[in-house]
Amino acid sequence: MPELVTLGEPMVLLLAEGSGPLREATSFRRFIAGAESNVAIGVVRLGRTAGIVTRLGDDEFGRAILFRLRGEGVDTTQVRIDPQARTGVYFRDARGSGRVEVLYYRHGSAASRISPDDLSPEYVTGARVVHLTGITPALSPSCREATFAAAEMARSAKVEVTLDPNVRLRLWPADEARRVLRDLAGRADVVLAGADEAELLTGETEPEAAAKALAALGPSTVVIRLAGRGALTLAEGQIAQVKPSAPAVALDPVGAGDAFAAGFHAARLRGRALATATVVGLRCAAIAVASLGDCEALPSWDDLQPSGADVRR
Ligand code: KDG
Repeated sequence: MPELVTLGEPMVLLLAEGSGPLREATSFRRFIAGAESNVAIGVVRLGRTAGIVTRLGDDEFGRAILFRLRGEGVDTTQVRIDPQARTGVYFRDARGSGRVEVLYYRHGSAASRISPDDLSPEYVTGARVVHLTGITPALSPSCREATFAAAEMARSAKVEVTLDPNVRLRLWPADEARRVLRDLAGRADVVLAGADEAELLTGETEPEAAAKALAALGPSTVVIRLAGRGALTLAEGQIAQVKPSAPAVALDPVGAGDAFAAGFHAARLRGRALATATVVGLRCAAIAVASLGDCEALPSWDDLQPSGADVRR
């Protein structure tokens, strides 16, 4: 069984070439994206094992994703081909920084039909970490049920549950996102959130107060990414600051949180402490944003250069 199991929707990404607004884009490059598959790919590249529970359409984009996941070494035994629906697609521009325009074509997609029936108890409880995101419960009622069912299955077997809120306000209203994700955070052991997401979930504008408010929901560990200023960790009541990784040119900031999560998990699966895992996560995020696409630049363990702490030993 893979060490990390995740649940969500991989998609084909059509990334606009050039730097203008999406409405003016006339040519696109095709990538594979999706927060959860990004994390699974990242963990495998870093030398650990990961698998994804999902559904893909019986179409060429579904095959592109399946072959890519297999090629990366992600466990695809729990990927179901659903002939009733298509693989999700999304478009976005590539402006490098600032607001990124996203256009989803995923309503009614194969992955939006994921349900608790897609979860094998042996698979979920055989993992060391179950990584959930706030995207999957936003996709459909059955996806939401499956997300909560995965959290409960893992918890009942004392498998660590991690939540990255990954708030996507194009998928659901802020009030609903807040309510559902607070509930999910209460069922997680670890929450890995961006500062803006932590604020949305707690109403606290200061990361330290937001971390405490998130921990009050239940998780024993909270990590807040501070967008270029490192991260803040909270565990056993202790707050710590982790310095940012060496600055990188942010060519494509989308996927930074997934790269962080992949590095964090891979380091923890190697037995690293919270502070080192956070350094590794920040390093992976800095590397990932320097290339176009969500997961193309995700590093191997050997690619990680010492940055403040020697993360490789
Ligand atoms: O974290 C990166 C994701 O946002 C991207 O890959 C697409 O999964 C995606 C989503 O739902 O926005």
